[in-house]
Amino acid sequence: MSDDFRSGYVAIVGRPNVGKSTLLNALVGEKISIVSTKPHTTRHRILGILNRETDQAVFMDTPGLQKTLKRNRKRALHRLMAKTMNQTIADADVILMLIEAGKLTSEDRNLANLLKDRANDTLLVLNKVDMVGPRTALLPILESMSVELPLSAFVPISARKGINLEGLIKEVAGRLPQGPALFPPGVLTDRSSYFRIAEIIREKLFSAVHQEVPYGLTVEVEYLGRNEENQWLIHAVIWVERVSQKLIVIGKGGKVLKTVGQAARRELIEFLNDRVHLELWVKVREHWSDSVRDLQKLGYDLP
Ligand SMILES: Nc1nc2c(ncn2[C@@H]2O[C@H](COP(=O)(O)OP(=O)(O)OP(=O)(O)O)[C@@H](O)[C@H]2O)c(=O)[nH]1
Ligand SMILES: [Mg+2]
Repeated sequence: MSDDFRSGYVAIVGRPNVGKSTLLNALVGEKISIVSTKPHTTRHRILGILNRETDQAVFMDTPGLQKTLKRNRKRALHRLMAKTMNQTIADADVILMLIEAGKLTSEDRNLANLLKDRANDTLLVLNKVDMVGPRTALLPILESMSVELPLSAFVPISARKGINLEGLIKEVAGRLPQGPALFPPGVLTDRSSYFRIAEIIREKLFSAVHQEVPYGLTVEVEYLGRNEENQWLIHAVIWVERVSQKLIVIGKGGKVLKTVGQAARRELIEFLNDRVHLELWVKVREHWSDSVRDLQKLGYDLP
């Protein structure tokens, strides 16, 4: 490793649904963080590491925060998500503030304001340019944003379509401090298989249930091992807060849970690269999302 090797932490922040987790996965080239069309999907800081010959960037996905979700504001889980984002910003050498190209909201402005002290380290990343139309349509958007948000650079990308990710990586690499690699090569994330399996199941639940139900559930993998047929055997509990939520997650005749199980199993086979036997249970634990003790038990890392 040469003396001018660079390495550092890169926070990915932005309001819910702008595509932070999609970007983390696209940068690392593997699905590490779950993605959904619903806001507030990500609940943890999740590292994704990009190793290159000249540098190592440790990207940190964060929960997007939405002020308007009043019902969530006081819950322990929500406070934890806010703390996670703030701590991640504090720990970062470089910050990627994601917005949707062409759609600047008051939440974006609030976050840009919060990052004012870190303006030199912050890149404004305009994601979803594939939705904007011809590239020339971006110019007026870029112009108005450079007045509104005087951050260190503007990078238009599409995380989903893989547009200009090389350009973004170049901008990031140039801002990393000199230093040796922070993680051994070959390591892609700090997250365990238990965590990633639980998240894959939670992602399938996020697309299967609606309204407040996805926000009242969490997944805990209780067992991961081999069965007598030498398949992976996974026991996972879907914790909900109310009996009514349990009924929705199970569905009429078990239909919803079956769909979730099938979709999760398909992806787990790919992830674990072998046959999988998945068993899911739905259990009620009242107010788990508002109890620091429950959060800790259920795998949420408290600062
Ligand atoms: N068209 C388009 N859609 C995108 C792009 N990037 C992400 N999306 C979609 O935007 C939605 C939200 O993506 P996520 O990656 O889950 O967003 P997030 O910012 O991590 O959301 P939270 O975790 O809830 O804060 C998903 O439906 C993605 O497929 C993009 O470049 N173009
Ligand atoms: Mg996310």
